[in-house]
Amino acid sequence: MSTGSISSDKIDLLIYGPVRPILENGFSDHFVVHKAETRGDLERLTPAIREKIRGIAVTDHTARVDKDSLSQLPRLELVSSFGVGYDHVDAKYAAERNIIVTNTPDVLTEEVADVAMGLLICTLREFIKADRYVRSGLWQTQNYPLSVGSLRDRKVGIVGMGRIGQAIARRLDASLVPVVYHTRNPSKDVSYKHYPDLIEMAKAVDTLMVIVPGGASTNKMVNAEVFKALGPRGVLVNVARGSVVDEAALVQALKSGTILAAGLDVFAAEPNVPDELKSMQNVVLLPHVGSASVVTRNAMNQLVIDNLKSWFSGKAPLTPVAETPFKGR
Ligand code: NAP
Ligand code: 8YV
Repeated sequence: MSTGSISSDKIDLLIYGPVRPILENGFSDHFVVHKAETRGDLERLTPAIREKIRGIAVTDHTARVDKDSLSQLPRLELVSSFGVGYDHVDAKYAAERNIIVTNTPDVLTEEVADVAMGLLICTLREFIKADRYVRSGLWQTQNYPLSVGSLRDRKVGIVGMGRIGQAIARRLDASLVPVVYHTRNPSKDVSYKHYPDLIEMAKAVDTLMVIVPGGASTNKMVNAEVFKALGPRGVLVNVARGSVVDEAALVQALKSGTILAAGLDVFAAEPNVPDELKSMQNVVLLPHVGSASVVTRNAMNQLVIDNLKSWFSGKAPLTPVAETPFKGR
């Protein structure tokens, strides 16, 4: 591996974003690997190196791959992004330049659905508070109070019924919880009731589980109006992106009792979480760990590597995103 040298016959790759050793060690001698953890590092690469780079491995959704950064790499052919969500990559601009963007779908679907389901039950049945109760010794004095929330009397509206939404729905089916969903288009893969209107669905359920992509079309789609429609028994679980929920409106809805509780894996300005949320007893807060197990992260890292290797050995990319479909070489 090199972080500075230029090679004429090998393929020059850039690993962009926070360090991921598995990615850095995943390429053979056929590649020359350059690294840029931050935007500043990218800008500090010499023009001669930037000229050579043909592929990027993006290590995290916090690394913004926007038009400005892509414009610095004139020979770029493929952006291989870690994670199924790619709202941090300007795929539209990439398409204009015939750059393929790939992500890591499927290999994390069941893991993220497990976390969503766990977060829902943890929020309803107050596992975190109950754990603290045991550790503090309070159980010696009296039993833990009954939880107001329960999975038993819930009806769940899933916002997003793609790969992960369907995996969440299967878990809810197994738990005998009724499911409906909201997307822009009804899914051919499921027979649950479809609501084209999110507010109408929020009125019909008491629990929302959010698993849509981030980006302009979903920005703050879960807002004050949605919380009002969900009502005082309402529970929100967000494992999608922080941008999908109007966080200020959520804080207000939790404070005022407009809704009952929330379980959140993602936030608007990660890793910053509003102090008001941290001080609330009726929320469960996770540090964006939906896919964060060793086994699943290994599979995601491998898919990032395999997309680059496949492309640079003359084959098709394995998992191109919708905006940059593979149309032959
Ligand atoms: P997917 O298979 O592409 O499914 C996306 C679903 O969202 C589809 O049902 C789509 O249906 C719906 N959707 C898209 N835009 C919408 C809009 N504007 N309004 C309503 N529905 C919309 O994606 P996936 O694999 O399930 O992943 C979903 C997202 O989960 C990712 O993009 C990522 O942001 C997030 N995620 C988070 C974690 C974590 O660690 N917390 C881990 C993995 C993924 P229509 O196109 O018909 O609307
Ligand atoms: C990752 C995710 O934690 O796949 C996604 O969209 O949000 C998570 O699996 C994240 O992408 C890491 O950057």
